[in-house]
Amino acid sequence: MKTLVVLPTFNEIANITKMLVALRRVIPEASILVVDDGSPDGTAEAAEVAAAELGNISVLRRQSKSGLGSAYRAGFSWGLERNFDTFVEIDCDFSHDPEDLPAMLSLAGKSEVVIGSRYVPGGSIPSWSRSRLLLSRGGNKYASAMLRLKVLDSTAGFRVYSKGALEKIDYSTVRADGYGFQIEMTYRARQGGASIVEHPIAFRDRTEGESKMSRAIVLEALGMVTKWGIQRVFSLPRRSHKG
Ligand SMILES: Nc1nc2c(ncn2[C@@H]2O[C@H](COP(=O)(O)OP(=O)(O)O)[C@@H](O)[C@H]2O)c(=O)[nH]1
Ligand SMILES: [Mg+2]
Repeated sequence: MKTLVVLPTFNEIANITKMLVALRRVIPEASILVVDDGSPDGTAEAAEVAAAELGNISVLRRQSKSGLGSAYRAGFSWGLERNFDTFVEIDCDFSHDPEDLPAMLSLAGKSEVVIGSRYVPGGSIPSWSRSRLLLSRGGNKYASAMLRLKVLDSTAGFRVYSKGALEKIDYSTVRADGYGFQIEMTYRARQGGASIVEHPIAFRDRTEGESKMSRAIVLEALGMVTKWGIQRVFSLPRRSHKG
């Protein structure tokens, strides 16, 4: 397995060095690509310093903030051009614990998509309020029902994809951002027949830096799920006609 961790960053100066050190310690054989969108706080520069010290880390510096989905698409393309066959998605804020990665990478040998899931038995979000949990769980249930995802945590951003899964997904044409990006990737993986497994994780709120997710990103995801769900329902008879 030739593994690339794709680490998108925007203003993660308080986390970037710690995260790179943690990733190197937990999965020493993996290469890391930081995809930074011109963070004004010096995240890319700090990543370059850590890269010189730790080795096997590259920094893709983009000019302006273009969204999480765009950062992952650029990272996947970068890795496929360099013959990586396994791709990790992880936030830079320690919401996703790098310590979960050895288990997730071992599952990646058997399954084309591994999702670090808060909603399978054993998964948890210790610090969320009831209302926030209800919103996230409700959103996930809605997406799963509308799109027949058979995935309990389709908005999760902690994942491992095989090269084959990215090909089936045709990731470069995925357009959504944020949560919508994760749902669209899951939907396409299902439609493409990729195998998907959920691995329980404990999701922790970030303690340093600020979240970049916005109400607009939540609404984008909601609108897309509704649109695709309706399209899916109406295209069912056509598909069954073809046989
Ligand atoms: N390159 C890049 N990274 C981003 C962008 N938006 C968010 N990120 C990074 O993507 C990860 C997830 O974003 P975060 O703000 O933690 O979202 P949340 O976990 O939903 O609150 C973090 O590592 C962010 O620094 C963006 O526009 N470009
Ligand atoms: Mg986060």
